[in-house]
Amino acid sequence: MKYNSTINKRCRKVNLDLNQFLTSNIQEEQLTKLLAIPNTSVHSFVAEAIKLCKPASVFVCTDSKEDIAYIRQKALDLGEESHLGIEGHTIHYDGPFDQARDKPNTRFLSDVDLGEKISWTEREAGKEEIINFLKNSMAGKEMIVRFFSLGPVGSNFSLLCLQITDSFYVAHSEDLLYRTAYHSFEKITEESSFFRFLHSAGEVEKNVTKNIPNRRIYIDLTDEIVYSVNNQYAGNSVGLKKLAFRLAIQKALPEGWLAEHMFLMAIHGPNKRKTYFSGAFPSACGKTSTAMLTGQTIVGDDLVYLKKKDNQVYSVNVESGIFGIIRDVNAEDDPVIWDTLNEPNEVIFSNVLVSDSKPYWLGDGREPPAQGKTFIGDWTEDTVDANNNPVPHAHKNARYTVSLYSLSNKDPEIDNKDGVLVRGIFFGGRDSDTSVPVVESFSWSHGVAIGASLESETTAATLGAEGVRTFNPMSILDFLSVPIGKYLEAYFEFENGLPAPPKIFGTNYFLKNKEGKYITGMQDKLIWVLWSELRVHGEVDAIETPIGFIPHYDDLKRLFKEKLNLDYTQEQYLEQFSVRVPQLLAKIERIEAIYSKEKSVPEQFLKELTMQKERLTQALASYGENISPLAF
Ligand code: SPV
Ligand code: MN
Repeated sequence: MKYNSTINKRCRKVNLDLNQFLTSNIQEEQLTKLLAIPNTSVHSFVAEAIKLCKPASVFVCTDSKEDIAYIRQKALDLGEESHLGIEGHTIHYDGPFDQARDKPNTRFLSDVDLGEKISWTEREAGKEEIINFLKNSMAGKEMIVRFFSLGPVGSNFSLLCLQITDSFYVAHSEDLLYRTAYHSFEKITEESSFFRFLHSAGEVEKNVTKNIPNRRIYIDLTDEIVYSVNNQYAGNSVGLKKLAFRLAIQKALPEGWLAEHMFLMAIHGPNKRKTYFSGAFPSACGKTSTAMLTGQTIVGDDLVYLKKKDNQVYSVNVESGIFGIIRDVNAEDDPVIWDTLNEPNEVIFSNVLVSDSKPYWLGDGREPPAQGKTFIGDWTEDTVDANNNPVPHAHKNARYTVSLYSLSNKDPEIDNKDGVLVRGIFFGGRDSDTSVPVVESFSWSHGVAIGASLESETTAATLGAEGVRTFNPMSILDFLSVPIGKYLEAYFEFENGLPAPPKIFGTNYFLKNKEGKYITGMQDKLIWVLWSELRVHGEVDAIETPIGFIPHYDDLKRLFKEKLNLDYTQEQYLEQFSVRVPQLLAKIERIEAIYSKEKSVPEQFLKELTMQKERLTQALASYGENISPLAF
């Protein structure tokens, strides 16, 4: 009794100190908004952030029209964004050296060993380092406090998030990309849990972050807090995107659900049938463009949660907008997104060329003007870099940020709190010489093995060399916050209790011939997904091969004619769908070598690899190295 009353007294004292601190550091109007949230952890996280980052003022966003408008306006007033010609369009620049996710400086703070392939650092030491970089980082700036929901507001799938940042661009982007949830926070209790994010662009000069060498993004897995400093590129700065995703993966594991780097879409089959598929592709490998395929409808393009209910799999989009790669978006290949980017709507363009208030990007199908402003500053067609190479007019990883609600192809179920029923899952990488364009796995377990063996040639979405074949299981490696073995085990176990689990397909849009030319067209992915939809419903037969079920030529020929008005030849089919045994065997060897360095790799996975190898070795003996699908 006595003991309890001492604790209570101490708590009251702490609360008193906290309230006093907040009262003397936050203007009354903002403080009232903050204190309307009945949770001391919210208040103390804000207080700690103020103590550390020393902002000049604090703004608390309630999601009211005025508060949202304030954020949008401040981004413009401060020059973090500028108006473009079309109403609602703005441009933001991240600075020349902050154009992609910084993998080397993104680390987990963990007390447990996360294995070979995951970048992590000892927790206390890492925390000390980043806290140091955050000290006084908001001097002279305003601190913004925002509240969001990952997933539809009030859904069983959803997770609450508290974001603190000094970037109005970040706060504005999150408005387009996530569901706002100040009112959900008003209803939480002292016991509620939520993810916390603290971001600062750090010291800036002309709105460009100065201390790029001190850029750090650290994810504290114990406290579920992410610290991010000295950066602006959304993949590094926007807490709710890949940073929250890392925390969600860890949370999902013991709870028996999956947090995935996947799109979510409805594929439209015969007789107006809609079948939902999700799909994992490494960054810049066709994920958004698949979700945006003509005639189909999109639920999301990047992050999903998958849960089991009534012996089936349901999924929601974690986000409500798209932070998409703008390169190669043109009127012909991406009509829906093209229209969105050319109509009055809220759009933030980043790192593209602006001339005469118009944005231009690589592969937009237009002749770029001779000069303008771009990610390096002022640009002319003669601009060269330090090595005398011409500087392109826009960055390869330049992006657009839009809300899904402004797309004409949005699926009506976007905000369904129960999620949508998932019947199929794609795993696809950028692979120029090994895998066929589409293959259906023999089983869930075989499909998981396909996902776990995913490799992809690197792209501009992360800093570093491009075109290097890299291991990227489920396209999630950059974000994985649990050891790979544990993650895969959860994937295999996910099948339990599912009489008919989603069918898993492997795809590859990037096959090339010996001359290095792509042997499939940009639009062909439409055919691969429509075929997969038919397979889910058992409406087309398939050829059983050592690597899984592949399409019959006649089915593809018919789909190509009906959907794309193309005459698909048998020659194309044979080139695309031949089983390349030596390459496939070499791949298994690479994958086995990688996993041999990991602890607790599920037996089931190793068994799948062995069986795959045996099937290929047998086929090699019977049919040779490059096997025509007609041989099976
Ligand atoms: C990706 O690179 O996978 C993206 C963009 O979706 S980022 O926000 O950089 O993660
Ligand atoms: Mn992504």
